[in-house]
Amino acid sequence: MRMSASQQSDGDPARESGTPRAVITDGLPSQLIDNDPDETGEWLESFDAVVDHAGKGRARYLMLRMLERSREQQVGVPALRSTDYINTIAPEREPWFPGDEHVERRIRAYIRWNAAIMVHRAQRPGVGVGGHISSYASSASLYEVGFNHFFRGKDHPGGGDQIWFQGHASPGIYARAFLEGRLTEHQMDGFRQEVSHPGGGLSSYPHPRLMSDFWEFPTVSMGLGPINAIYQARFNRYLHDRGIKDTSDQHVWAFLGDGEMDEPESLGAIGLAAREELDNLTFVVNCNLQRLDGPVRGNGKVIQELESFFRGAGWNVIKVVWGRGWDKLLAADRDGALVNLMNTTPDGDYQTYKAEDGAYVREHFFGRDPRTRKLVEGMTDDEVWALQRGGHDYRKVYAAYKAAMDHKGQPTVILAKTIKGWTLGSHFEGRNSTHQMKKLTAEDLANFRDRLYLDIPDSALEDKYLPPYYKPDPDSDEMKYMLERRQALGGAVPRRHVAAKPLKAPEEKAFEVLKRGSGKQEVATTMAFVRLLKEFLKDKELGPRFVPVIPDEARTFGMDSLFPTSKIYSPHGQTYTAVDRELMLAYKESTTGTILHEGINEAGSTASFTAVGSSYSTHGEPMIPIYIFYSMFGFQRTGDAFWAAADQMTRGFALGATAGRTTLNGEGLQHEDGHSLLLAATNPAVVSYDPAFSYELGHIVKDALARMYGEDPGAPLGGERSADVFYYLTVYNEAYQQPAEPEGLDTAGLLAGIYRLNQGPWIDDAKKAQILASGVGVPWALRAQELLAQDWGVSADIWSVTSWTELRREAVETDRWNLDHPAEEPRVPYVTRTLADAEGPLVAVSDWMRAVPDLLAPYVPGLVSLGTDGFGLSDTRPALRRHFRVDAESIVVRVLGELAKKGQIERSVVAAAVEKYQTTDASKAPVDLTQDTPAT
Ligand SMILES: Cc1ncc(C[n+]2csc(CCOP(=O)(O)OP(=O)(O)O)c2C)c(N)n1
Ligand SMILES: [Mg+2]
Repeated sequence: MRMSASQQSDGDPARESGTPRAVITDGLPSQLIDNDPDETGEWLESFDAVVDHAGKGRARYLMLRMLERSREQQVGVPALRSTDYINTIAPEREPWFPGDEHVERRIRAYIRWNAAIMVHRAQRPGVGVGGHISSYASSASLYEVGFNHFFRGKDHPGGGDQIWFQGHASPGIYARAFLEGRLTEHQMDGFRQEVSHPGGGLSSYPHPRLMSDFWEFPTVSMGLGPINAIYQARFNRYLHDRGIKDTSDQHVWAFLGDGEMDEPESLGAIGLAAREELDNLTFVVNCNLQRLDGPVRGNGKVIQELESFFRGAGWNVIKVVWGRGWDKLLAADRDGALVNLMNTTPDGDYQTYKAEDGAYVREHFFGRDPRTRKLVEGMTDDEVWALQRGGHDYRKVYAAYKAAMDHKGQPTVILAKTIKGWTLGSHFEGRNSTHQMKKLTAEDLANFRDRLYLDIPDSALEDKYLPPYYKPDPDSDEMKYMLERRQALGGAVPRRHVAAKPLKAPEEKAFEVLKRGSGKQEVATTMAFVRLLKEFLKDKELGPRFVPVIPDEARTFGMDSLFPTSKIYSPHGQTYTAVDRELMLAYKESTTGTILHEGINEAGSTASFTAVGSSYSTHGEPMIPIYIFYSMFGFQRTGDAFWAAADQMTRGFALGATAGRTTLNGEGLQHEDGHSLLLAATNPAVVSYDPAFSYELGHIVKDALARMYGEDPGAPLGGERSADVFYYLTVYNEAYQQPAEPEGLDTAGLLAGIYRLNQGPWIDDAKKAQILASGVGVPWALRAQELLAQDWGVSADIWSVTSWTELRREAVETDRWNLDHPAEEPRVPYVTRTLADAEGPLVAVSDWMRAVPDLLAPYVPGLVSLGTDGFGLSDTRPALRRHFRVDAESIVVRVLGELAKKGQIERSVVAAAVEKYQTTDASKAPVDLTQDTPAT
C-alpha cells in the first residue's frame, strides 16, 4: 500500500487507513463506538492541522487544556497516572477524630520545643556536635497522630508494630521519650556525645547498635529504610503463613523523606509489596518539598510524581495535601479554577509562598486567576497565610492513617505535604538552608516560644546556649493524656527488646558427613555447605528455623535440590501448572514454603536477610538466614545494606559463593571476586572465614550457631564473644577431594583462624619454609609442598588459614590492650604466637588479592604474599592461576626467592625454577582435564 504525503503517520497506526487499532494505546481505550464519524473527522483534522502548522508543543498544550476543560465540565476521561493535586479523602468522608485536639496540640508544642532545644543545646561551646531541627518540625503532626492513636507498643497483645523513623527526625523522638519520662534532661544534653557525656549520650540517629534497648530499626542511610520496611512486612507475613508466629495484628510503618525517595532502593521494591498484597505496610512520605540543598522537584511536583509511581506499582495512594482551611475554598470552586491552580503550580513556587507572607500568596497564587482571586476576597492576609498544608492538620492525617489501616489487599503510601522548618519562624520555614540550621537566635527563640504558647519567661531565655527544656507538671492533663494513650496502645515506642530463647545445638551426626570427607568423589565447598544445610533441615526442632534467601542462583549453587522439599515461599501458593511438575527436582511454590526466593535482587535479598536475621529480637523468634549469593555481588554491591544489617544486630549466615578471582574462571571481570573478604573485614559485625575443606566448614558453622543462637560458650581463645555478629563464609565452586578430618585436629586454631595442616617431609639438610593458604589456595599449597620437596629439597609446612580477618581482628585488639597497659607484660597476638617457632620464610597465598593476607603482615614478621591483584578475566583455572602467579609453581618460585633473600640458596636456583616451570607464561600452565565449565 502506498501512502500519500498527508497520510504518512510518523508510525502512528491509528492514522494509517486500514490498519486495525490496538484496543489500548498509551493507556487510552480505542474501540469506542463512533456515532458521528464526520464530526470526529473534523476534530481530528483540526488537531492534525495544529500539529502540522503550530508544532507538537502547541498540540500538547491544547490537549491538556481540553483535558482540563473536560474535568471542569465533569466529563470523565480515563484515569491518568496521577489525580488532582488535592486530598484523596474528601472532607465528608473523614472519620470522627477520637482524640482531644486541644490537648494533643499542647503535647506537640512541648515536643517541638524540646526537640529543637536539644539540638540547640548540643551546639554549646565546647560541644558543637550538630543535629537537625527542621525535619522533625515538618513532621511532628505525622508522628504525633501515630503516637497518640496508631503505633502499638510491644505490650500490645498483637506483639506491637514495627516503625522506621526518619533518621533526621530523631530529636523529636527523643523529645517525646523525655516527656514520657524515658530519658532524663541529663541524657538529652548528651545528644551526639556518646563517649564523652557522663553516663553515655544519645546517638545521632536511630542506631540499635548504639542504643540497643531503644532503637529497633536503623535509618538515615537514605533508601535503606524503605526497602527494609517492605521486606520486614513481607517477613511478618512469611512467619505467619508458616505458622511460626501470629503477626496479623502487627503493622509496619516507614516514615520517609521526599528527597529520600530519589534513592533507587526507595522505589525499587515497591512492586513486591503490591504483588504480595502487603496491607500490613504503610509508607508515610513527609513531602516538605525540600531535601538538603534545595527543592526536591522545583520544576515539578514530587507528590504527583510519587503518586504515579506508587499507583502504577499497585499501591493504595492517599494524598494529604491541604489542611481543613482549604475545604471551604475547594467547595466553593465551582468551575475547578482553584484545582487547576493547585495542579499547575510547581513545587518551587509552593516553597517560596511559605517563605513569604499572606499578601504574597494572595497575589502570586490566588491572584493568577480572577476566579480564585475572588475566592479569597473576603479573607484577610493573615487568614490566607493561615491556610495549612495537609501534613500539619492532624485530622487530615488521622483520616489518612485510619484509611490506611482499614485498607485491605494493598500496601498504602501516604503522601503528606508539609513545610520544612514549620513553626520555627521565618528564618527556617521553607528556606533552602533550613536542613542544616542547628541554632536559633534570641529572637527566633522568643518567637518560637510565642508561636507555641509556652509558658517560659524571657529571663529563662537569657542564656543563649542553654535555653530550658519544657517539662509540664506530671499531673497536667497533657502528661496524663499522653501516658494514658501510650498505655492503651501497648507501651512506649520505640523500644527494642531481646527475649529470644536459645536454640539447641544441631545433632552431632549432622556434621558427620563433612567430617568423613568425600573419599574419591570431588566436592566443592559450596556443595559441602548445602549438604550440611540439608542435614540441619531434617532436624525437627532446629530445621524450621533455617531460612534460605536466594537471589535467583539456587541452581548455580546446587540448591535446587531443596525446591521439592523446602519449597519456595509464595503467598499465592502455586496456581499454575508447573512445566517441570514431573521432575524430581520440580520448582515448587507454596504458601508455607521456607525458601525466600528473591529474584535477581541482591538489595532485596539483603533486606530479607536483615529481617530474618533480626527476628530473634523483632519477634522473639530466632530464625537463621542462609543468604547465598555470588560473592562479587554481596559486599561490593550492597555493602551499605550489610552495614545497616550490622547496626540492626542481624545474626545469620551470608555465603559468598563462587568465591575467588580464578575459581569462577569463565565469567571474567565483572564476576570474579578477589576482594570481598577485604570489604567484609571493614564491617565490625562480620565474622569471615575462608574454609578450604568441608570439615573446617562444619566446625565453623557449629561454632557460629552456638555463638549466635546458643548459650554462648565463649571464644575459642577464652574471651567473651558478642552474639551480635553475622558470618560471612566464602565458598567455592571448584570440586576436589575433601579429606577426612585429621586425627587430633587443632579445633581451637581452626576457629581462631589458623592451624597447621601438616608438616613438611623429612629431608636431610632440608631448608625449611612455611606456606599459609586459605580456601582453594590450600590444594595449591599442598602441591607446592610436593614440588618443593621433590625438585628443590625444601621442606615446607602447610598452614590452613581459615580466617585472615579474624586473626587480624584479634591481633588489633591485643595491640590495643598493650597500648593501654604499657607497664604490663605485652600480650602476643594469636597469630604471632602460633607462628613464632615456624622456621624459614613465610609465604601466604590465596585466591584473594594480596591485601587480604597482608592484613597479618604487621603481626607476622617476614610474611610475604601472593594474590590475585587486578581485574579478573576469563580463561582456564590453571591459566588464570599462572597469570596471577598463585599456582603451585608460582608458590615454589616465591618460596625459593625468599630463601635466596635469606642467603640460603643462590639466586640462580630461583631463576632455574622460573625456567623449569615457565611461571611467567600463562599458556604453559598445565591443562586440567577434570574440571567442567562451572554453571552460572
Ligand atoms: C545515602 C545517603 N545519602 C546522603 C545522605 C545525606 N542526607 C541526609 S538528610 C538529606 C536530605 C534529606 O531530605 P529528605 O529525604 O527530603 O528529608 P527531610 O529532612 O526533608 O524530611 C541528605 C541528602 C544520607 N543521609 N544518606
Ligand atoms: Mg524533604
